Order: sequence, then C-alpha cells, then structure tokens
Amino acid sequence: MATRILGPTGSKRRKRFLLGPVLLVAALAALFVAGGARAVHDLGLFELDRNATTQTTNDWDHAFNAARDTTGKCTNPTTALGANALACSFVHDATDASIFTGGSSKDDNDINVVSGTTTSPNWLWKDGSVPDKDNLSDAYAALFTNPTSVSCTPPPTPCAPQAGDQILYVGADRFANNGSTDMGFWFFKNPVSVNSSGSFDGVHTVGDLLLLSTFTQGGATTTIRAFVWVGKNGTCPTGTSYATSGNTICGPVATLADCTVASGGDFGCATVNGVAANPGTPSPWPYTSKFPDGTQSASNIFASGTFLEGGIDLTEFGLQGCFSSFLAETRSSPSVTATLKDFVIGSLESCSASMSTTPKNADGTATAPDSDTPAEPASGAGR
Ligand SMILES: [Ca+2]
Ligand SMILES: [Ca+2]
Repeated sequence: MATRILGPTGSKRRKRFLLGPVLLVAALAALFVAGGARAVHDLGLFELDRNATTQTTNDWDHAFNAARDTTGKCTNPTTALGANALACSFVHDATDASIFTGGSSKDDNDINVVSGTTTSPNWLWKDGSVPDKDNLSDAYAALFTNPTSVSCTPPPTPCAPQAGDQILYVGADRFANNGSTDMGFWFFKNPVSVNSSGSFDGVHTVGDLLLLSTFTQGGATTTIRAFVWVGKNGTCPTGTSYATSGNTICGPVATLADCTVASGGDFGCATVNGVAANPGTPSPWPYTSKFPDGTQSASNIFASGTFLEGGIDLTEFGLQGCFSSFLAETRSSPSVTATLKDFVIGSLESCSASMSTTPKNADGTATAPDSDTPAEPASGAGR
C-alpha cells in the first residue's frame, strides 16, 4: 500500500511523459527565464520572501483576503491566487485556545485508535495557555500545480520543479520571539477536526504529510523536513521508521534548507523573518507582537522570528495528493516524538470521502489505471 501511495521515482517520469504538450509550452516559457534554475521560492507562484505582503505574485495577504468558509478554506482559490492554485486556507488561533494535552498527543501516535466499534483517543486537546513563544497566532497553506518546467542541466534529473508538480506552501506566525520554537504542519488526506469533548475526530490515512521546521530566534536560517504516515506495517521509502502500536511514520523523506541560502533549482525551503528596519515586516491581518523590534509597533508588525513560511515540491518526493485538513502545531523539540503544544486546525481541500484508486475523466469514464502514481480521490480531476 505504501509503495502505491508513495510510488517509485520512476512513476513520476511516466506521468510527465504524458505532459508532452505542457512541457513544450514550458520549454518556450523557460527561454524567458534568465539566470539559473528556479526553485520553489521563485517559480512565480508564491513569494517566500520573509514577509506576508504581495510584491509581485502571491503572498499570504491573498489567502487572508480570499473568500473563505468557517474552516478557513478558500472557497475559490483560483480567484484568490491565480489559475494555478488548487487550494488555500487561513486560520486564526484565538489566545489561549486549542492546545494539546495528555501524554499520547504525539506525532508518532495515530490520532485515534479504532478497534471494531471502539474508538480510543490518543490526541487530546483543551483550551489553555502555552509559553508565549509557543503561542500560535495564525497559520496558512496554499497548494498549486506548477505550470512550467524549469530548464536546468542534469544531473540530477530532474534538477528543478517540473510542469505538473504539486507545490505546497505553508506558513504561521506566533506571539513572542524570546526563544526558538519548533513547528509542525500536518496535512491530512481525510478530514480531521476537534470534538467539543476534548478529543479529535478522524484517524491518519496513509500518505498524510508532516512538515517540521523551526521558528528561529532573530530570523536565523532554518530548515524544513518532510515526514510521511505509512500506517500499519507500512514501508518507509527513506529515513527513520517511527513505529507506535503497529503504525508508522517515516522520514525525513526530504530535508531542505533556508530559502535565503537554498541553491537555484531546489525542491523546497523555509525561512523566518529577521530584524527589519522601521516600519518592519507588516502583518496583513490583525496581529500583536509581545516583543516588538526596537521602536517598531507591537500592532500589526511581525517582530523578528515571529513569521515563518516555506514550500515543497510534493511530487518530487512522492508526497502529492488531496489534503482535506491541515493542522499547525508548536512542539518541544525537532524530534518526531516531541511533546506537542499549541495548535490550530483548518480545512484545505474538498477531497472525495472514498479513496478511490480509479481516477475518472470529466465524463465519468475511468482513465487508464496507473497503480504507481500516488493515490488521489476520484474528485481530484475536478479540483
Ligand atoms: Ca512578499
Ligand atoms: Ca491553539
């Protein structure tokens, strides 16, 4: 199952073979790209530039200003972020709302353990406080299809994001910057939400994605690592296997550098805002900083080390799919087994409830089966 979900690297090439016409357009477009190979932070889809304000293409202000439902999900992502957008979401975390509690609220535990008709919760939550540096204010995500293959000289092959690759961007901001804070982003294929009783609704699905990064103090360089849930008796494509009660999360399946130092053609990066001259890094949404930089305002200005953003080419690492829900969390350490602290949860995409492995054409007929490509719901074609 895991092999089907993750797919061998060869499957991507096969899929790309079908994208011949797109690649031709992309090759022509590449003629207009000056300099070296482009990367996730300069594909022209979304800005990873240590601020949340649009300069040239899209930034988080577009996700915030988008029409969104009560779960944070953009109702019309292409209107908000352009023709290549698949989804976006923006969720605010109220002060002292929704923190993890209990010893089993861990990334290496399934959310719930279901045995027959009995559901035993692992993850638990309550309203309460965490240290200010771990206190999330907002979290956001945006998903795109990369329209243009990037021209570059192998090896490795491919050496930059290609046309058709699914590119995921994530970000968050926090209240205080008096220390670094480890950060995680879960992307769940099937819906996950909170119950008023203090448990969660939902379980992990094979292919659920966990991205780990760090809010560094002062905006020092950071990294971003990807982990994948492979479930019962799942096989890890690479990295370490963290198995708990028969369930397994693996990784890192990708380790990526800071966007400010990442080389051209990279497949992912993350970055944290540093100290900026007055008026600093403006927040497009209502925001308060506990420790503003210098004489900067505490209101609607991100102090250094309070704004994090990143991106990853999911297709390159065999991680692409349809993600119903996402959860942003602060953590006690970079370890997969860290204690979880604050969180905020929202919706990202509308995915089919049943994980069909037989994609349908627009007219409802089945497309040629391709068991090696990552499983996507039948509705994926209509996104
Ligand atoms: Ca920007
Ligand atoms: Ca919270």
